[in-house]
Amino acid sequence: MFKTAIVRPPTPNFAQGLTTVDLGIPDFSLAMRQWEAYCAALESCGLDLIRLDPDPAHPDATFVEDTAVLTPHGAMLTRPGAPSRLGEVTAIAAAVRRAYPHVEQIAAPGTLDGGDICEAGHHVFLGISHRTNAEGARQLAAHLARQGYASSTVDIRAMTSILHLKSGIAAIGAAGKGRGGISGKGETLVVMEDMAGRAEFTGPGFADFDRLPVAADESYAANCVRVNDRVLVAAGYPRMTAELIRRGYDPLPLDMSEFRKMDGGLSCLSLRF
Ligand code: CIR
Repeated sequence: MFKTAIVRPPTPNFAQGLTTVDLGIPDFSLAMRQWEAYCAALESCGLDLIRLDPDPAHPDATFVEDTAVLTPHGAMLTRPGAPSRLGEVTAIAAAVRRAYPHVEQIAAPGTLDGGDICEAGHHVFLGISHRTNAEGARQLAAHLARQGYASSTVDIRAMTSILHLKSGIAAIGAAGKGRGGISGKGETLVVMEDMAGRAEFTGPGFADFDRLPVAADESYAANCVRVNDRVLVAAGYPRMTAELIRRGYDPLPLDMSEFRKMDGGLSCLSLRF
C-alpha cells in the first residue's frame, strides 16, 4: 500500500518544457485544474501529499516521477537524461531524504529517468531509452538487487511512439483490494499493442503475469497507475476503462490532455511510496 506521494505543480511556462508530440500548446490554467484533480484523486486513495514548490526554472519539473525510483526498501535519485532536467533533482532529493534514511544517486556517465522503470512485483523492467542509458540501468539494477529485486532491460530506442518504457506498460497488481500479487503471482502487466509480443515480457519467469493488451488507438491509456484499491487511468479511453472494470479493477479516470501535449503520462505526475 502506498501512503505518500510527492507532487509538484506545473508552472506558467510549462509549455516551454520538452515535447516530441504535435498536439498543440498546453493551456496552463486547464493543466492546473487537471493537476489539482490528480492530487485530489491520490488523496481519495488515502495518500498524504508532499507538495513541492513550483519550479519555473525547470518547466518539466511537474513530471516528478523521472527524478527518483522509490521502493518500499530503498531510494535512488536519478540523473535525468535530458540536460535541461538535471537541476530538478535537488528539490526532490530534499523531500526523499526526509522519508528514507539512506538515499543513493545515479552517477555519471549513467543517465536514468524514472519513467523508464516499471516495478512488477519483485521484478523490475528497466527501459533503455533516449533518456536512460545502459550504465544508468546497470547502476539501478545493482541497487535493486541489494533490495532483493530481479531486473531486466527493455530497449525501446527504436520505438518512436513512446518516450519512456512506462509510456507503454504498467504493472497493476491483482484485482481487488490492496495491490495484491508479489513475485509475479497475481501481477497484471498492461501492455500497449506495439510491445505486447516482445520477448522481454514473455520469458518463462513471467508466465504468471496476466496481460492486459491496450489497442493502438488507446495506447496512451497504457500508462496507468495502481494506487491502493484504485487504478488511475487517463480519461477518454473507454475500452481500456471497461476492460479494467471487467477484470475486477476499480478505475479512476483523470483528464490528462494538457500533460499529454508535453509527452507526459499519468504516472509521471507523482512519486508514490
Ligand atoms: C520530458 O520530455 O521530459 C517531459 N516533457 C515529459 C516527461 C514525462 N515523464 C514521464 O512520463 N515519466
